[in-house]
Amino acid sequence: MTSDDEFDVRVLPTAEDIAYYRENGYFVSKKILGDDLIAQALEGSERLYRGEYDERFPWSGNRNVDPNFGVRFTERNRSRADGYASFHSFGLRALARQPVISAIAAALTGAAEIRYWKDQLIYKAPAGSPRENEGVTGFHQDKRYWPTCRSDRMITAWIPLHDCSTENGCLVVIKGSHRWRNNHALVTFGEKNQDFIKSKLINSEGEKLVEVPLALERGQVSFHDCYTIHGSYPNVSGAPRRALSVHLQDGENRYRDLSFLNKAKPVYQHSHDLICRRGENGFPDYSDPEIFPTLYRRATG
Ligand SMILES: O=C(O)CCC(=O)C(=O)O
Ligand SMILES: [Fe+2]
Repeated sequence: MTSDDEFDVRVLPTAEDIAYYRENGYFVSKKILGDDLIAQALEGSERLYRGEYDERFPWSGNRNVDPNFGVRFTERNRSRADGYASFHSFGLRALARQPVISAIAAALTGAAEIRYWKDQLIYKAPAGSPRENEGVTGFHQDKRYWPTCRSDRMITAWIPLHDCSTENGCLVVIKGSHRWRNNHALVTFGEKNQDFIKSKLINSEGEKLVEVPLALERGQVSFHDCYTIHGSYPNVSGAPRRALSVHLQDGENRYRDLSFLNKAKPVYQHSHDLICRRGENGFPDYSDPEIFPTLYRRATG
């Protein structure tokens, strides 16, 4: 276990693990992250919640890009998801960019290169009066939020900042759902009614919905395919549940121009499209090293 560039290659997924991921759409790692690294990330998150930033990135304060920037978090009974957290906190950045995480992502997806795509710092407040469904994450597919990404091999690393179980609302994946590609409505992170999503919105292509709660100990990381349907239930533990969700793209991912869908205004624009550099074709460049650093490259020769 380590918190720097070196890691024990025995933590990398085996051929069986990779086959499992490809079949089921998720993978749970061994303990791969050290306690100090996670403690520093937790401390970094507390600082952000107080409105204290280790670093501003050039677009901090642009409400279209980073609406939560500098907004102090005073209501501990409210849940919150903060984008660009790893740009603002050194502790969270170290966690998001851990080489062992991107090496595992590369092995699972088979990608020769892994680039950072985005991250989200998630605070799930304890459920209770007045909101029994406080902090529920509606079942969704991450890829539905990124239609301008051409790649179908994107992957999310979900990093808990402490032990997680069903009691505090751990992540729940639906086994094999990455193969169900006709789920265009699943931009439902914010939907609190899981039964509605499951009965009315998910097209399981005739297969049974098998929910798998991913109980993790601190130091473990779970990985899910960008099409795997996942979400989480209320946190009834009495203490907040915290996690950093790191979304990764493979080196082949490119911008997809969707403007033909509506000539009058952009049909869809990711906040990244406002800040990353443009390629020669004038479109957002998803390999801009300032926003999308390369975290893993397969050794050649
Ligand atoms: O932590 C959660 O409840 C949701 C996380 C999530 O949607 C993700 O990691 O992609
Ligand atoms: Fe997600």
